[in-house]
Amino acid sequence: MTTKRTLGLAVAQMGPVHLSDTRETVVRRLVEMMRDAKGRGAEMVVFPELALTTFFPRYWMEEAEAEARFFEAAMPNAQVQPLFDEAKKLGVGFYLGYAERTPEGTRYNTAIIVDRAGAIVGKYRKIHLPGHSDHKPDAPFQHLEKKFFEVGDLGFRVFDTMGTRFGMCLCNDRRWPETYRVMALQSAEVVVLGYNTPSLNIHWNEPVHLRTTTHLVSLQANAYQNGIWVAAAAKCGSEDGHHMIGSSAIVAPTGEIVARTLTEEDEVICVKADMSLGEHFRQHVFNFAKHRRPEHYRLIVERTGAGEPLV
Ligand code: CDV
Repeated sequence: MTTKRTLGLAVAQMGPVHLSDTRETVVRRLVEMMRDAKGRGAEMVVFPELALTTFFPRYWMEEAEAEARFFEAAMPNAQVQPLFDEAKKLGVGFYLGYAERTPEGTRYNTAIIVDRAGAIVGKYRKIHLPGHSDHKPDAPFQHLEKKFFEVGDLGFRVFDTMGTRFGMCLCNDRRWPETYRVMALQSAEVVVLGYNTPSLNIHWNEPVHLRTTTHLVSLQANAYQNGIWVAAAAKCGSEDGHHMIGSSAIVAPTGEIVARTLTEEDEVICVKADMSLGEHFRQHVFNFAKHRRPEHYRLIVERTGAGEPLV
């Protein structure tokens, strides 16, 4: 028998942030959604990737210009402080994605977890950076994450806070099984993530509906195969004419979607997530200690020369 252990888990999806929108306006929207989430029983609110600005890697520009316009040199800073203050006032934790510039001048696509007292208790820097670093003048837009960000140097860690073991990742990471497995091996109970997924694929003529299908399949399969909750927040809709998918979702360890957004605007979804639900899977079908066979995965890889074993 497992004892029920619930967490009020909310996803705060954002509609578009345009180039002309200020950080102050964006933070006001985030604060508004945090209040809405609290009213619905949330203890933890998940905001999107690069939540404070438009998805700027779609624009070709010099690194110095991007840094000046879109990166945060400190977190919190004066413009974002109201969100930290509200979290403390309401007693709600949150996950937030933003563009980080370190004091040494390195740029990362970063996410933090802030606890109910308004303190940063976890940090992640995006590892799977999609896109390219060169200018593609013939493409309808750019995807310059490889130009503007370094590969994250913090690994996939798990943070024990608010009575829960949180893992976190960002956008493209959600499509990779290793992301979740590395955190599940550290006994993560919930993986929180934000994303900006353009509806159009600039590399091939991918049917638009597949962008949503592959997004949801990734969340659902990895939730089930690791016995974890997954909470994913989109920034979506049309940012200055560039459309991104919505379908923010909260997925249970059964692989089932228990909440999903209906709009492509600011919208909060919230569930009372039983953290013990995953234990059924982790104690039986996905009991890693009992049933995983890493030595055999390694043998196959070595014999076929298919590459390095990953986990
Ligand atoms: N921001 C992202 O990482 N977006 C990717 C796109 C480029 C496919 C994603 O996986 O959603």
